[in-house]
Amino acid sequence: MRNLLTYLPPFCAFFVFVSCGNPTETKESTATVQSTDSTSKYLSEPLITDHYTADPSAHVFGGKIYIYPSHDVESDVPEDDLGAHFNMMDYHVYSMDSPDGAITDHGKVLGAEDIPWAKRQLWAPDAAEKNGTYYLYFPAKDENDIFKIGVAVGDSPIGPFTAQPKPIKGSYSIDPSVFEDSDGTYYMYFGGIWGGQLQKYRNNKFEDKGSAPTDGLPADDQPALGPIIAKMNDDMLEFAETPKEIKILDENGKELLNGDNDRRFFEAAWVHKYGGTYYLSYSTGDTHFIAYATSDNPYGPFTYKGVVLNPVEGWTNHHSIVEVDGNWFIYYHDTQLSGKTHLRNIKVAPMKHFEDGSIQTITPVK
Ligand code: FUB
Repeated sequence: MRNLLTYLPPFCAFFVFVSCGNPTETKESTATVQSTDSTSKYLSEPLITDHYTADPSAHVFGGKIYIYPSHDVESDVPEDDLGAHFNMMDYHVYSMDSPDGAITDHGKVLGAEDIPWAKRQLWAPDAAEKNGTYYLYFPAKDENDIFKIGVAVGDSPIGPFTAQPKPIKGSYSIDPSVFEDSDGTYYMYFGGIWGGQLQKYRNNKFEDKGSAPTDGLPADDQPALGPIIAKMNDDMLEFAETPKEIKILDENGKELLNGDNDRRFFEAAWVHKYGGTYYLSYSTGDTHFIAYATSDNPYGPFTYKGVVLNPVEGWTNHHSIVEVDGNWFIYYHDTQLSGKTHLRNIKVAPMKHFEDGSIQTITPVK
């Protein structure tokens, strides 16, 4: 594996965000990005330093990069294995003209109080654009503490967004990401185990098997649960089909097993297309890798290929992959600023595809 440094010179890889606006204000504020001390042990520096951000979903809309992250907050909810301490209540949107440029905080664009069905825990969102309308997709717990996925609509990538009165019919679990295929079809990928509740479902039906994070998971020698895919309706507000589970296979064509914690799916599914191949990347959760698998079909099956991003500081690892002017970047997070697992900060680093279709493994701490 070539070292990441071989790719860095054309890209000013190390950034630091100097200041930005009060997160409670909705007015825009722009920060300056500066090169940082080369003795830093981190591959990249936090993009936002005056509040906590995580799970960054980055897209290029109209030639500009927009980032849709979670907004982490301090909470009096005790930490547990179901992620109760990830008690987020709103979303901000950010933009950058380039990955090494200034970042603008466009302020709060949606809060739990604006979502009729959502009670708490606004986790990792994503956004999509279609025909000049923008859709913000987000998971939240309803009044029964069940995660559903909602959508809010806006005329601009920076909102404001108006939430639909109900969650997307047939949606469940967490971490929606919406991929636009080359033919203009949009697909949502979603799901996450443990606190993300995916293990409570089989064939889209809720079957609660207990409250421990692993209750409902297959036995270790059985196929692992995969992320879920559904084609989006023309209106982008509902699924156009019954959601289906995606299979992830090993090098011998066998499904990855539940006990294969280093490689099996946990949460944070993201799909990008490169050279006609679909790349599904995802977090392995308790082993903290961002892994990737490839397919010639958006529905899979996908074949496991390796690791995009080695573990970051902090328990969670969650990313997005975006092409900007012909170069590829990974947005991710760690806990550099706080040292606390639920108070994260987003970052960006270059990412490289090799000619054989593999992706260079990035190590976020030197
Ligand atoms: O931010 C809350 C949850 O943590 C996300 O939904 C997961 O992917 C993990 O990053």
